[in-house]
Amino acid sequence: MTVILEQARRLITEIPGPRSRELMARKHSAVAAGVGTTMPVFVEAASGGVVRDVDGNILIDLGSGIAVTTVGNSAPRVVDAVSEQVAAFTHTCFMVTPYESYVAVCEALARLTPGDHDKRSALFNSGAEAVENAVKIARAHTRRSAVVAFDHAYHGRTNLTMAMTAKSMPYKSGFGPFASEVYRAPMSYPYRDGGLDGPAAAQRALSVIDKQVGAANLAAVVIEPIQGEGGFIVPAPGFLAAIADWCTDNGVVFIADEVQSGFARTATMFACEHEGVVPDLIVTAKGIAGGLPLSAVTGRAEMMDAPHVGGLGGTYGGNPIACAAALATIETIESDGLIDRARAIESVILARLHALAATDDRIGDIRGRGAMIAVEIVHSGTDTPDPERTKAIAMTAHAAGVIVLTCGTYGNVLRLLPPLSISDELLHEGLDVLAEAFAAS
Ligand code: PLZ
Repeated sequence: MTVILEQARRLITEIPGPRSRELMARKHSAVAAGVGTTMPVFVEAASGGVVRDVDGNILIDLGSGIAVTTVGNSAPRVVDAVSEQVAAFTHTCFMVTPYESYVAVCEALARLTPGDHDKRSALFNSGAEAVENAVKIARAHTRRSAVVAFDHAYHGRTNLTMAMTAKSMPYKSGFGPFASEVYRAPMSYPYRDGGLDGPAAAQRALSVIDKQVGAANLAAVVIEPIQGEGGFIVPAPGFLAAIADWCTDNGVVFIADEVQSGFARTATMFACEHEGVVPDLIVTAKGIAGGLPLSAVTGRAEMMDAPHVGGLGGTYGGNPIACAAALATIETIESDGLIDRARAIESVILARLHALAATDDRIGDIRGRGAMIAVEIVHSGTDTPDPERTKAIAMTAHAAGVIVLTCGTYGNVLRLLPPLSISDELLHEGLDVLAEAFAAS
């Protein structure tokens, strides 16, 4: 039975409340310390634009569990599809005895991803696992080994994806040695690279790639069209296209990691559409299945079919419950006009943040697209990052019942990722609380 939640912020205890504090104490003695939490608040139910904690507090959700519950938590179609599937069968392993929903998800991915070429997909569990498989596919296709990732990139926490992720703390420090043949190129970061335009920033990156790797050795260039954990960095116009064109000219596989930016999040189905870029391979996860663990690699048939039979897979990849959730999620995005909703959310958030910036000279930059918008916080009159104030603002918002996340190489970016099911009223209230947190910090 679906829990009906009042769509309003309501604080009945301090945050965290006594039940959450009790559970946090149990967490400390049972859960490995390395698994941190943004807020010390335990959840009981969530839907629409709110999360209810175990003390009965109702919080406004501006995080979507890191860009996952784009269609909302326990979205009705997802709940129905999952319930029906879980009652029919929970698992057979697609590699043992297959089922239709896996194929249907791959068909939907072929239809929804950019480009009208012949496509194939393979399904996995997490974003990192899909990124790893995209690299395997690119290597099998090109018979080359090197991979290029960018400054500020985040691709996951597994061994290969740790090597591809840029930031040492907390993702890599102490966890090496890392996979070899991963190289790093400079990103286009308009706020911090002196206004370098897209084509010039691409030339800078391509020169590093050419001199330090060499196209003849390079299997793939992997890039987030809008970087997520790295700080919601939107590259200058033309940057992505120039890199993609160079890849095509040099037989290098261009891989878009749309794990965070995909599935209507940026007011297009995929973020690379904003730049008219058609990736060879596109990696998706998070928003694809309304909260169930599913990820995918989709791409040109001749590339996707390069690995030998049995070379790709995994016990749970494309689990039937996750596939049922994905089909219901896609139906929800399309039937409920969620791409338009993301665009409307963008205008609400941008207007509010620009109003805030007019009276706060410590807002260095406001950027992002759709329901993926961030604020970069700096010291007055400079572009020096201010991670302390960023953290203070987030914590003030948390205490007032609003879930917001931070990110960025310098830890000075507040990011907003509301579910597209949030009402305007709740969104405005969340932004009111955020404005108060800015004023108080
Ligand atoms: N690629 C672009 O954003 C996951 C990480 C949270 P998984 N980002 C959230 C954390 O601290 O672990 C992400 C991403 C991009 C890949 C991934 C990895 O996806 O599903 O977490 O493996």
